[in-house]
Amino acid sequence: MVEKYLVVLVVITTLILCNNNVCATDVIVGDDAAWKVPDSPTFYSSWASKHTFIVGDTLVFNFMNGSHTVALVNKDAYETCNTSNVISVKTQSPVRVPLQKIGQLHFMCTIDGHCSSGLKLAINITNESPMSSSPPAPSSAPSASNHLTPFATLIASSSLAFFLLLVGFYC
Ligand SMILES: [Cu+2]
Repeated sequence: MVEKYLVVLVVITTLILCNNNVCATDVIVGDDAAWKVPDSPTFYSSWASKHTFIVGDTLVFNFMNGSHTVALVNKDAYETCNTSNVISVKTQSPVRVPLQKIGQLHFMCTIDGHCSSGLKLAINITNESPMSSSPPAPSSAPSASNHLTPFATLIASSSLAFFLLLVGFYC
């Protein structure tokens, strides 16, 4: 009985913490490939399609300083690789971009020829759990709980073992 109560308490506490983005994750752009001219021009679009970008996460671009840049651009500039119309450019790796709201973001390298070779990234930021495939609904309901359930379960199960030990000790 006591254990059940404690588990519920731990789960609730974890979910509250996670709602405040304590559990937000860093998403490394390109994973091991990082941010460089890819072998395939579609590399970053296929990378993006395999990842979920959630409000509160942080996008991290790792690259060799001087070899590449990370420019935030609009959709048109992204599609045409127009380097003369950028919103902002960062030149020092790592570039960290907090994902603050639902929507699309477009990035590209401003070094000549790199964008047209595929060094550009478009992402779709949602408020959804990775398990859900439906598009985001504009809702104020907290949805971080689904996102973090496995984590909460892990905490709860390890905490249960700990509390059982404690209960055993005091009894
Ligand atoms: Cu580049």
